[in-house]
Amino acid sequence: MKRNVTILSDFKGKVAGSVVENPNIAKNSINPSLQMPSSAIFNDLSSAAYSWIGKLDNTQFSPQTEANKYISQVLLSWNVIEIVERQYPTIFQGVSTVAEKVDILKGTSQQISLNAYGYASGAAGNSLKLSVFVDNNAWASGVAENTINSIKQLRLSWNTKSLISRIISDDGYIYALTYAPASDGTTPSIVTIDYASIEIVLPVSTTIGDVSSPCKLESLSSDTDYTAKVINKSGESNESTFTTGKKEPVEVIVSMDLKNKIAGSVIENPNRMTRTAYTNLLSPQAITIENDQNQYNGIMNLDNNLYSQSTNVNGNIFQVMFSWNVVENIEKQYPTIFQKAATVAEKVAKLKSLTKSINIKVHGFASGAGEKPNRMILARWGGIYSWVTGQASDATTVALLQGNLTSDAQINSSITDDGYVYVMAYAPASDGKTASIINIDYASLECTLSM
Ligand SMILES: [Ca+2]
Ligand SMILES: [Ca+2]
Repeated sequence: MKRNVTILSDFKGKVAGSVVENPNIAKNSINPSLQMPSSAIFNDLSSAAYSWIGKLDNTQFSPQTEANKYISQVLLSWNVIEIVERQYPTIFQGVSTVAEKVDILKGTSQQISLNAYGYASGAAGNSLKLSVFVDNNAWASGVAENTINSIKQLRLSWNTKSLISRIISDDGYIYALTYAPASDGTTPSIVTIDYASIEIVLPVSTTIGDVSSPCKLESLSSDTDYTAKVINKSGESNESTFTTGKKEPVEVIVSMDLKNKIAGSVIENPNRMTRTAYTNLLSPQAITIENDQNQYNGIMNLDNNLYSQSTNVNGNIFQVMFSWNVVENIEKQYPTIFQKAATVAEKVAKLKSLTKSINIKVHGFASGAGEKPNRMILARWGGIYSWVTGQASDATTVALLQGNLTSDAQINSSITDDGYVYVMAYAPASDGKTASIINIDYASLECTLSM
């Protein structure tokens, strides 16, 4: 019985100089011409640099050169045989040589995609290019390119046997090159890579032995194509393909707020509210002053009992942040939902796949100096690691500000790697005389899940 699986590989866990933890290799060089994968000019990355490109987290590897006409280039060597064999060893059952394994990959892969997240610049401006090595002898002329000066996903994808055959090299690797425009001796050539990965889609077979007729299988995934054939003493049947049924999804809403919160404890309620006053909006990690019990009491209910705080330091913005521990709130309500997820990363991936919308709600008002003295603004942590501002209000009494996030891009960028959604509300800055004041009556978050 066969079904298609997607195998993802990247540089997570890579130790420089070793192919035990992770079989892929990345190298960099500076040279006036694009180097072939076998070039001795390339140097293997350090373990630190591997950790920078092993995760999409805004830490990057940025090799550069100021030498005239030189190009900063990073080679990504994907050991596709090892990647597939470590997850699905039966795919190569009965064969032992690299050439035979390469033939199996060329014959069975349904789709192969390369991803690189980054940007680059040189004398000719902003341009990060991603190219693949074809026919064992050249970098393909068709490239993916990012011409903006910030991180963007580059993706190359192939889904026909003839194209896939050209990108898998005889040694069982797929090679990709990312590179910047050349330096002119003044403007450096810089490549910045935040993360890189490869995806391989291919069919995986399972043999189910010693069964009586009829054979009933309970463990099949829903909405998946399978092919099956029967093998018995009199021979093999033809393959037949079927699609398993779709499960009707049920939508549920998980709401969270700060009711029953005990200051300093995350047992009764795993969510938190913290604050700071500063000249710009700080990142979640930097907003650390937590409410005391009296302040928490003010925001537990929509009851006109307010949390109010202010600063009159010139230029400072009073900002409060709600840390919604979405993974834990959902797990409390549906204890088996993350049953198959062992790590936080796996729970976050599952959560992203289940979430249909995230509705952020903050009831309050604010004041300060400047042209809009009563403007309170709502923001969420997202995009690529920055606050994304949403609804604003100029009310002078408690008003509801909300943002309903419904697109995959909004949802995926709002749920952070630690399983939280971070929400901020902030006041106009103080000018040293008029204070920057924030008043919150109640805050909550609703996640709509499809399960
Ligand atoms: Ca990174
Ligand atoms: Ca209240």
